[in-house]
Amino acid sequence: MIALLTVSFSVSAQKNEKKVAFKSSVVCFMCKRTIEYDLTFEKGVKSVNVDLEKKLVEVLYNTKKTNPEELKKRLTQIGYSADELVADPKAYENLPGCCKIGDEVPHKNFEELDDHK
Ligand SMILES: [Cu+2]
Repeated sequence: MIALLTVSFSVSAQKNEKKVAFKSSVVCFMCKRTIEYDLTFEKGVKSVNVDLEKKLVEVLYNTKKTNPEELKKRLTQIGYSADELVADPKAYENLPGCCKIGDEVPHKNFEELDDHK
């Protein structure tokens, strides 16, 4: 049963679509929001999901329009690391304090962030 579920999950990708996951320096809800919002508008990106627990950025993309290297580069330009690539220092500086690595101040008001939708 569990095996079946796993298989159907990976087969759901369509032609020219591929899913990648990068390890990233995401720390909080705000990071998730920033990355998902920004990457969604990247060329060739179908969908983005940031897993805060696993510190992974999962991207479903069109293999004809973009590639993992481009996506990683974009991630660093927003201020986050992507696998072996480090964040752009300037972009990182501009992140909210809560999003900087090592600063683990939890967000208490997730709901407030949703006003920007
Ligand atoms: Cu953050």
